[in-house]
Amino acid sequence: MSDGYYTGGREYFPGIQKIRYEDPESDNPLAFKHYDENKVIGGKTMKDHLRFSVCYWHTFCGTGADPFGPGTQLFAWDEPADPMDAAKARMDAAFEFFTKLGVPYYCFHDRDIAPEGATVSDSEANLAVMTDIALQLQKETGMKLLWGTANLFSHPRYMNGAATNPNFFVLAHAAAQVKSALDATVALNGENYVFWGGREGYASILNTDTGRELDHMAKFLSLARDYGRSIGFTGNFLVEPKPMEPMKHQYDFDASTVIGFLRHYGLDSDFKLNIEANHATLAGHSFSHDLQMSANAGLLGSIDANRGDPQNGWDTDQFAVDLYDTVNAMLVVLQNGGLSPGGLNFDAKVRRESIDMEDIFIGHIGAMDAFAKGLEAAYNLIENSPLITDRQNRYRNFNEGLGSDFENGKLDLADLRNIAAEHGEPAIESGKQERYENLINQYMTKRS
Ligand code: XUL
Ligand code: CO
Repeated sequence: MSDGYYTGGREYFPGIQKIRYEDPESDNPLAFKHYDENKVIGGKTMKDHLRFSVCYWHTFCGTGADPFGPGTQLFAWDEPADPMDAAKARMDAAFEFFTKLGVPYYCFHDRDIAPEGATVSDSEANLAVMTDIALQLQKETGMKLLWGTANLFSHPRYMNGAATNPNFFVLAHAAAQVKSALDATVALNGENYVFWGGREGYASILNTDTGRELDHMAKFLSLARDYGRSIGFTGNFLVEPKPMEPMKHQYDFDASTVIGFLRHYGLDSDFKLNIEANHATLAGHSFSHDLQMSANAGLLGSIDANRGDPQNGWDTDQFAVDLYDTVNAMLVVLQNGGLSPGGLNFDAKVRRESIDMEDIFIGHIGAMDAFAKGLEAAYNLIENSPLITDRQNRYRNFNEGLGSDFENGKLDLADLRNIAAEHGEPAIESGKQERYENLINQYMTKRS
C-alpha cells in the first residue's frame, strides 16, 4: 500500500510481516511450508491453480460469538461508534490482512462491507461509498474480487425466507439488495456472484407451499441474472448448496438437488455451483462427492474451502487442514480442468478460543499449505500413478464391441437379455479399493 492505510496509516496487524514461503522443515508458524505461489505445476503456478480467496465475514465481521456467549475476539476495527467509520476501519484492516497474507482474491456480502441503513436508499448509499473505497484499495494493492453476494438471511424480515418468503414485499426487499450487490460486484470487477439461500426452505412443511416457493426462487434468480447481464456482468452466477441450518430444510440441499433445480428451470447456462466442504458433509456426502457431481454436470463453479468436525453435526466452518480432503478435492478440480473463474474461498473461521491477532494468519496459512500439498499430490497421482488408468480399465469392455454398442444406443433391453443368455455368467473382478487408498497415502507423503 503506497502511503499508508485509508483511515490514516493505522496498522491493524503490527509485528506481522508479509507471509513468505519457507522450507517445509521450517517451524515458523507465520510462514508457508508448501504454498510457494510461483512454483509451477503442470504449466501453471500454484497461485493460478488455487486462486485463494479470504472471506470478509468470518475474518473481519465475526468475533467468536456463539449461542451461549458473546464474542471473545476484540478487534480495533470494531472500536468506532459510527457504523460507517467502523466499516472503513474494517476495510483497511481487511486489505492489510489480504496483502500481508498474499492471496489474490477476497469475497463479501453487502452487509459485511457496509452497514444496513434506515431505508433501501440509505443502504444503497452506504454500499456505494464502501464500494468506491474498495475499488481504490483494489487498485493500490492488486487485490481482486472473487465474488460478491447479498446477505438475505440476517435481517429479521427474512426470517421466513427471502426469494421464497410468503410475503411478496419481503421478496421485493431481497431484490433491492441483490440489485445493489450486483452493482457493487460489477463496479469491483467481481468474477462471480453467489446465492446462498440460508433461509430459502422451511421450518415446517405444514405451513409452506413448497411448489410455489420453488417457482418464486427460480423467477427471482432469473430476474437477477437478467439484471446482472444488463449491467455488463459476464461472470458466473453461483448457487451454494447446503441442506439445513439455519432452516430445517433448505431447498438447495446438495449439489445434485441444485443441478436438478437449475436444469428444471432452464438456469444452467448462467448458473453454476459453489461447493462448500462443510455443507456437503452436512448433507451426508463427502466434499469430493459434491465436487464430482458438479463437475460431471459441467457446473463446478467455485469452492468454499473449509471442513466440519466429525463429532459435531453442524457447520463448524473450520480451516481445512486434512490432507485427505484436499487431495481428494484437488483430484476432482484438476480433472475438471481447474476452477477458473472460480477459486478456493476460505469460508472458515478460527475457534472462539483463538484470540491472538496472529491466529487469523495461522488459520489461513495452514489451509493454504494443505491445499498446496493436496494440489501437488493430486497432480502426481493423475500424471504418474496408475490411479486414472486403473479406474478407466474397470470400464474397458464398454470401449468396444457390445459394450460400445450399448453406450451408443444401438441395443434395446431385449438385446441385452439375449447377450446375457448367450455369454453366460461373467467373471467377477476385484474393486481394489484398498489399492486406490494406498496410492493416495503413497503420493501424499512423497516429496516433490
Ligand atoms: C453459510 C455460508 C455463507 C455463504 C455466503 O453457511 O456458507 O457464508 O458462503 O452467503
Ligand atoms: Co459458504
